[in-house]
Amino acid sequence: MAWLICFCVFAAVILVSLYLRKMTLMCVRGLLIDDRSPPRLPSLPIIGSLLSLRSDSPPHIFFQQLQKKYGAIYCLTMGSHKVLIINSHHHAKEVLLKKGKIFAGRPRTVTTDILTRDGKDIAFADYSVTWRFHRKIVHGALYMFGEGTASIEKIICEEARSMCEVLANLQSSPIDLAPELTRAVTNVVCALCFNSSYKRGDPEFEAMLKYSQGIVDTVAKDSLVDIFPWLQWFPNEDLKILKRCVAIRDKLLQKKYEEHKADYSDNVQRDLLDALLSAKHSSENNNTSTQDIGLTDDHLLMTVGDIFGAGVETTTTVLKWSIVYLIHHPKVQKKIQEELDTKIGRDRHPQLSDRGNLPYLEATIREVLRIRPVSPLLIPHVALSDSSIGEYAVQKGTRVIVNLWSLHHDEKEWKNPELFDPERFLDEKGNTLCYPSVSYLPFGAGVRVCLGEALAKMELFLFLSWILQRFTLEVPDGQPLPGLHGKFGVVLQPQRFKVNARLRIGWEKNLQCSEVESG
Ligand code: STR
Repeated sequence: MAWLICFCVFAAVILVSLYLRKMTLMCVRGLLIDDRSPPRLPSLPIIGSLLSLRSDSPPHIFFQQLQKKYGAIYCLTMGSHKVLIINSHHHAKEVLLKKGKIFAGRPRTVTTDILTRDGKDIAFADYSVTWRFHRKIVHGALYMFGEGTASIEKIICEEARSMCEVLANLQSSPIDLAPELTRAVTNVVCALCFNSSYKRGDPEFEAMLKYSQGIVDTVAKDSLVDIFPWLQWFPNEDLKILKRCVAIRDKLLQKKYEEHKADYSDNVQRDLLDALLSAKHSSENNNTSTQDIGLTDDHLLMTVGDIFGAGVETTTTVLKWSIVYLIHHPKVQKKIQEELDTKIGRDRHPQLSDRGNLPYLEATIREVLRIRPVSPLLIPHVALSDSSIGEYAVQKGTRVIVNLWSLHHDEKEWKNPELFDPERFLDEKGNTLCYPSVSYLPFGAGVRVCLGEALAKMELFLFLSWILQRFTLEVPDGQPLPGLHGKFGVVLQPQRFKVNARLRIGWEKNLQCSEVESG
């Protein structure tokens, strides 16, 4: 009996001490975690921080303003997801570059899943072997058919020529430049992806314009349905539009895919789609399961859809913003034209080899990309394992939003960040390009950096130099200047506006001579 009592007391002591030890450990860990958690917005069960996120400002500006109260890095809850908002370049570079692989994940959301057949693309797909493989192929193909070839310059110049011809024919009537710019940019991407182009008024092109805008208006803009996925089971107008637009896009992509499959040859690679088909064939010949590596028809289609959509929407948006700012700042426009007149003149058209000679134009492009970044919140990242940012612990699965807008408008980094001033990217003499701050990432950085950066820069340079060599862009009489706020979405687009593209003196005759193929 005595030994039984002894045993019970002994067991009780052990249990109590184990319990106490566990409690102490939990408290210490709790304290540690709390200490190392960034400031947090108030949050309620189920709805998370929704009540604190009500604002008339668009998200990038509201997140920038919240810094005053919470500091440069803070966290909030969206539905059931913990989200970190990063507003400084130190933290942004830690996420994108230093710990790029850890933060290379992507969240799955209702709208991007509809767009990408559950993440079978590149931009919105989570980090995986398949994703890495796709990115590598596309990277190679973009180089092979774009940045790395002289033919892409010819294609861009041909589109610029055709656009200038249309503008010249529409003299002195106010026009919305958006469809013309989009057609020119689309044709460059079309050449790259499908080795084809669109004529003006082509019904397929008109359909593309519509579906692309529908997608931009409804996808990945942190709408309620992406925060609370159960809302998708209730009537939702935006989701209806998105599904309709995606169906039209898919039909178009499928048609291009079938055409390519029909006349595919292992010996000739004409474009990005051929490059993807060739990778698919070689993995099939090597007996690698295309299912395993992810080269299914769905993956190929979604990847091409991504490159096509990204290629069109981003460059067109920057061109539109450039025109908005040039209309607001006629002096900047005049300076670019003077630079073009002295360095190129009227007897030949601008070409890529002129890039180093036109620093003021390059500085203007950099300033447009700073003041109105295409994607002010980038695409959200996800921590693939427990990690840290600055002094704060970050748990696996946390979503991380890099607020590029805050980086590009940081008063500690940029003098008068709200001011449009291309000269900030030039040295004191105004001859040499420079970066006055490191708080500048218009194309993102690291593992997920924009694949089309080099192509976009070529297009921006050539299209803008061709237009400004020949035309002066002005706001039509009696019309207000275009708005500068833009419409927030997966890309930050300017509102619609009209311009007069007035032929510059001396160009009435010269237009013909600029149309010869080489300069
Ligand atoms: C535009 C509309 C479309 O038809 C297809 C796509 C898919 C790729 C998206 C693109 C969109 C908008 C711009 C994105 C791009 C991937 C990378 C790019 C989001 C929705 C940026 O990060 C700016």
